[in-house]
Amino acid sequence: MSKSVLSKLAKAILKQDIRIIDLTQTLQPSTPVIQLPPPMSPTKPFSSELISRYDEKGPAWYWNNIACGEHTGTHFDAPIHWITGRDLDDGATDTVNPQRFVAPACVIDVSKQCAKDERFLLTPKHILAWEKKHGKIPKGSWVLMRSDWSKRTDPAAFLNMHEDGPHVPGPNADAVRFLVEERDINGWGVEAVGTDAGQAFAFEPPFPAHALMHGSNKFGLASLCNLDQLPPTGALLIAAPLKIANGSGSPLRVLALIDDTQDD
Ligand code: 23J
Ligand code: MN
Repeated sequence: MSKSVLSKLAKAILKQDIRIIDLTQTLQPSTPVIQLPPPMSPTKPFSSELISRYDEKGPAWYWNNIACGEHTGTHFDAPIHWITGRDLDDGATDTVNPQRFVAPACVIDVSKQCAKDERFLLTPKHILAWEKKHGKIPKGSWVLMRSDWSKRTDPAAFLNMHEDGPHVPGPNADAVRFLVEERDINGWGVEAVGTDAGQAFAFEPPFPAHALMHGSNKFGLASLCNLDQLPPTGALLIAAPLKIANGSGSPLRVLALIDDTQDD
């Protein structure tokens, strides 16, 4: 009897032929959070408060109380996060189909363009050029934009706020529309603080990576890192948000499985 795919996978993971890449930023009080202009309400940064540490408040145990907004650090955007996804009955962190938490990833490397232009916009032209080299983006894939933005360890440089709003790369509306309508992807992931470009408030529609993705029941991943360690195709992502009742998103651990013994 031939071994099941899963038993082969388990063996390959134990042998470290399959490597696990952590695409998650460390969650800490200095973790940058999205800045919105007044009168919009701000999100809370991450905070941690000691309960006890092997002391009189808890002689044999260490633990903390933590607090943060749902969209803090490396996090998942659920479809109900945006008004366009509000009526989906499987669009909250607790109602999403868990089958969709495991999916292949296509990584589009635009790090060179982003180094030259902080407001670089990914367009369908870039996606089609990527597909010419690496093949058509399979339905149900994560599409990740490698910008190397996660290498900006200074929070001010990461947020890159200017008079006219953040100077941060992202997709234009046509790119998002293409990924939703022509490729039917699982979701869109980026290294920046949010899935939309810094100037996306002025796009048509505003915030297309939110409005169009979530309106079509697609997910978002923000503040990813280590995308430079992923192949253009062939990585398998595990991205499961906390099961918050009616949650709009949550911080999460994002893991990529890669096969070092194969090209894809
Ligand atoms: C709220 C309002 C606007 C945006 C966002 C949140 C995010 O980027 C987010 O974290 O989902 S653009
Ligand atoms: Mn978010």
